[in-house]
Amino acid sequence: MVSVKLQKEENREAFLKVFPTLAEEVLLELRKYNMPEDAYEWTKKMLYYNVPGGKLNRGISVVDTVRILKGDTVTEDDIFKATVLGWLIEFLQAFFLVSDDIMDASITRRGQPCWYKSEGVGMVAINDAFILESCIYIFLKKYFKKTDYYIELVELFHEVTFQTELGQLCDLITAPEDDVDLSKFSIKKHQFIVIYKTAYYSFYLPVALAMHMVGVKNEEAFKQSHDILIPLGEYFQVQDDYLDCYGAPEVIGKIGTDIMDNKCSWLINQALALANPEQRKILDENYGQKNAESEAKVKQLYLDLNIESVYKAYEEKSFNDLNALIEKLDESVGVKKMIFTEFMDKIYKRTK
Ligand code: GPP
Ligand code: MG
Ligand code: MG
Ligand code: MG
Repeated sequence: MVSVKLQKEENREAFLKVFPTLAEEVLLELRKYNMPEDAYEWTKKMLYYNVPGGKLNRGISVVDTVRILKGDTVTEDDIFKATVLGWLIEFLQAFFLVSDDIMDASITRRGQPCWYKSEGVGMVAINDAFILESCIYIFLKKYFKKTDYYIELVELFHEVTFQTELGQLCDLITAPEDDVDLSKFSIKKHQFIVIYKTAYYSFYLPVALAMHMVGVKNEEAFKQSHDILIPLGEYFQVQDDYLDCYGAPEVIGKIGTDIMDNKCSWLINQALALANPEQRKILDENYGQKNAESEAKVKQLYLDLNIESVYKAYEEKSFNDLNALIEKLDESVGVKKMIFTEFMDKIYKRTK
């Protein structure tokens, strides 16, 4: 057990070590364009502030998946390429989070002020988000142009970005600031939102990138992976919704905003299903209101309705259902069960 843990720590260190090289390459591009010194320094600070400080689960999963798929034949070059692809997901994630925090009016992220909230940044953060996205294509060109799967990588990043933006669109228009209407929410709508805004880029993307890298061509392998990774991502975002209300800010690194933001969260959908007419009235009057008293009333109602225990039951059921899905997988198409059990290990009962 101890050695597996140490190995994981070592792999994480190795992954982290590559970031300064990538940041340096972006900065070289700026030199190439003769960018003024203040813009150079701004970009350097922005990259270090937003890209490397997360859990890195998505990025490291690309490396883990390549290791599992290649087994003993894995080379140093494979690990390096997988590490670069992993960091590209982290750049994509940074692009999403910098923008999402503006849209959600969030306050903190990863234990520090959101980038747009940090001193002197403000709406420049929108352009910074675009720069973070552009970095993906700079690196793809630099490291993968000569490979026979270059176009697959480019198309995959474009497609998954679009899917995430569609999910974000539904997330936002289901939560208008000035028109709280809880009858617009449903568990079906929630499912659509979370699959598109989270599951594709966080779960399908790392595995699909690794599969392209190791030369998997069988469509069935991509389909079977998709059919496990999407429900896995759905479960992950339900956890995110839960932690928004019940996670400790010092552990999750962010202050929850879902109740004040009128979000179609998993928790409110469970509460709506259980509320009697009186309780429903309390929700109608207090959900989506931008004040702490209203938020506290909604949280009290979640307590009265025992939403935490509904969540615990959901967590158990999801764990069993997902394991059953993994068990049914046909490895002969070119995937390995271990890819998915690794993901489960990383997220089951997570507190951050
Ligand atoms: C997570 O939603 C979803 C994203 C970060 C995708 C954003 C997509 C864009 C196209 C900008 P969330 O708001 O629940 O995340 P968090 O709780 O971390 O703020
Ligand atoms: Mg958010
Ligand atoms: Mg959001
Ligand atoms: Mg959230």
